[in-house]
Amino acid sequence: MMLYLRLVLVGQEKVGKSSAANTILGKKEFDCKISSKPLTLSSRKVDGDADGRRVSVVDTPGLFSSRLSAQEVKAELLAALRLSSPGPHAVLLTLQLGRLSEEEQKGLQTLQKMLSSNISQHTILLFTYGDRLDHTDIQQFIREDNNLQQLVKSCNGYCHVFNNRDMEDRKQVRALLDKIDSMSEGGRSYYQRRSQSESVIARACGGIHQRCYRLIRNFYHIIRSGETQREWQETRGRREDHIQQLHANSEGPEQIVPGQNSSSMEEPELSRLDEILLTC
Ligand SMILES: Nc1nc2c(ncn2[C@@H]2O[C@H](COP(=O)(O)OP(=O)(O)OP(=O)(O)O)[C@@H](O)[C@H]2O)c(=O)[nH]1
Ligand SMILES: [Mg+2]
Repeated sequence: MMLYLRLVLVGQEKVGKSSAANTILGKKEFDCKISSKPLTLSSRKVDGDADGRRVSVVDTPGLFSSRLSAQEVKAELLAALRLSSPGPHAVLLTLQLGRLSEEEQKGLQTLQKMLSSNISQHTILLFTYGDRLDHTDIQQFIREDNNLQQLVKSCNGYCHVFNNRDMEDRKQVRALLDKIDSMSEGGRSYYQRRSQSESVIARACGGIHQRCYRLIRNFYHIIRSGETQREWQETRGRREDHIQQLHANSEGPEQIVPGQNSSSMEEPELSRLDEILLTC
């Protein structure tokens, strides 16, 4: 059964957030007429149908608004989260193709600061002005821009292009929903805002986990190398007997390199330990 998807559009002023929300819904629900002033100043939700799928779409004001203070923008983002609770399943960080200002590059960081750092795991970069792409492939476009590459990487590679001039093109909406389904495991996983203390704990746990991993790995090396030396000493007598026997048979001494026999025993166990520790 396909689950209901809750989406929030965020981004700078005038990048095409409201137009993209209309494209998803297949009708003009949000104001997006040409204007020199920002049009969307508060978060608003519209429920609808996107290519046969039930969705709710929340439009928001620009992240670096020329009309609202940072506090007001944050309040509107929090309102958008409430409107799409539980969720959203996807945050669509909207960018205008061919325009990546410093502020736009910081869009994801701004969201992380205003909300919480785990938002990037639920964010898809949505490029508008797909009509400008002509026949250039979006991946090629991204490859040519290091900042863009970084941004896409921070969103686990999730990005999509919309041509809002062609609202009739439902294939672009279907393809976006497929990506949202993949990211949200068919709507089962969604963004949950972590409080500041939860974010601090999550970061600290990450650090503790890494330190424990290094500590255990070092202990393991010490224990293994200790064992190897002991085993080497214990088997010394047997090796000397063996060499003498070879001499007696006149076949020349076999070359024995210390530690060589232990490496084959050490490596598979070490990689198994890595496997176990990494899944902890
Ligand atoms: N050619 C082209 N124009 C677009 C596209 N998407 C949006 N526009 C135009 O860009 C302008 C801004 O679009 P909006 O959807 O209002 O942008 P917004 O981000 O919601 O703007 P604010 O709410 O004012 O911050 C409008 O004139 C749109 O027609 C697109 O894909 N192609
Ligand atoms: Mg708008």
